[in-house]
Amino acid sequence: MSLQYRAAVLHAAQTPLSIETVTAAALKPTDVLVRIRAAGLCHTDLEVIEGSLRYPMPIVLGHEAAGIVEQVGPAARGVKAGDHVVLSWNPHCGHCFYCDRDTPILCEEYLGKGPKAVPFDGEVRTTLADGRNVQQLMFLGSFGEYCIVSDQQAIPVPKEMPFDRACLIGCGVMTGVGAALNLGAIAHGDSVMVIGCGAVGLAAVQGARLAGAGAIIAVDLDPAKLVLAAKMGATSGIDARTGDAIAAAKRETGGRGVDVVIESAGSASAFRATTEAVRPGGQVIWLGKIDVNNDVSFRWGSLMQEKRIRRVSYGNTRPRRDFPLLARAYLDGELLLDELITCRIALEGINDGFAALKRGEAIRSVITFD
Ligand code: CXF
Ligand code: ZN
Repeated sequence: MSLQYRAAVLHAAQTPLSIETVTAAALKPTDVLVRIRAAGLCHTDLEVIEGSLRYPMPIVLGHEAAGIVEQVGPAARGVKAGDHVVLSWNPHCGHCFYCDRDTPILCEEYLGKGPKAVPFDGEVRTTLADGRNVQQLMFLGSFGEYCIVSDQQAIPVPKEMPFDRACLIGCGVMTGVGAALNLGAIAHGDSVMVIGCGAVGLAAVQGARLAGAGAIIAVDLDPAKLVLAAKMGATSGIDARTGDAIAAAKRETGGRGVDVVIESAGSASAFRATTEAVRPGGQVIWLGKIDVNNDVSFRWGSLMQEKRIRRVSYGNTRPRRDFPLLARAYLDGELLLDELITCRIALEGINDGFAALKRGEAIRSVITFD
């Protein structure tokens, strides 16, 4: 008898998710069946719901999750039944042009099949009650009680790690902390500006603190987020509605500009501010997204003077190395995650959760499954 479970299904952009019974196929050799215990609502899911990011439908969204391994296929490696895992959304083939060049996030299989929601082996794992295939967002689809993933995507973390906080490591926290620690070569005492203090930005603030940054200037339109940023390590905050982030970057650095600017706001004006606020030779790291068909203009002079501008989407992560490290940092009190959770909701509350995210009211709403 095949496994059936409840999941939130999106049938068309700009319609509510509906909670339905989904049937899972038998596990393939390297598959892992995970019982989801917590899943975060991320902006990327919202982009799919709103239609600015297009995926085939019907689809189960959700790509920031933690759970317990229920069963593994006979050839699954690195994970076993009973493990507590955080899920990664970047499976990769390991032998294409980009994997060979140490950039699994650009893996040809991953980028070729992910946006089409086609599994690496082409075999869809889940069906709806009427027998139609239902896709999994980025080889995951964690807004459900279970999820079949590849062994590469299920990363064991210590069992003391609470699931609702563990799940955040799977996307937002990894993206922000990784930008600071894996990509931004932040030296002790460096000045760092973080523009946009949602989950990713607050994680970037923490990454900067963990890297030993001196001044950490947080910028946001919402004073409540600046208060949180201060808790996470920001040494000053700029309310972008009334303050001038570029002037602050100059003021704190004797007029030079900061060593590193991390952008996590996802707006044209934030992108523009990054290259103005950084010092000559400094680093700019873009994490935010806007519609891919939009233009962003820059003052040409702001791009000069040996500035290093990088775009990164998953914090240059190596999940098997980084997820357990971040879990350990949480357990040791060095990485704050409790404060990122605005509310815990049931699967049935998912549409309200996304409405709150859209209104900018939530850092993270987390679905918990009991
Ligand atoms: C995404 C990118 C596209 C699929 C899932 C994850 N990144 C961050 O939210
Ligand atoms: Zn995400």
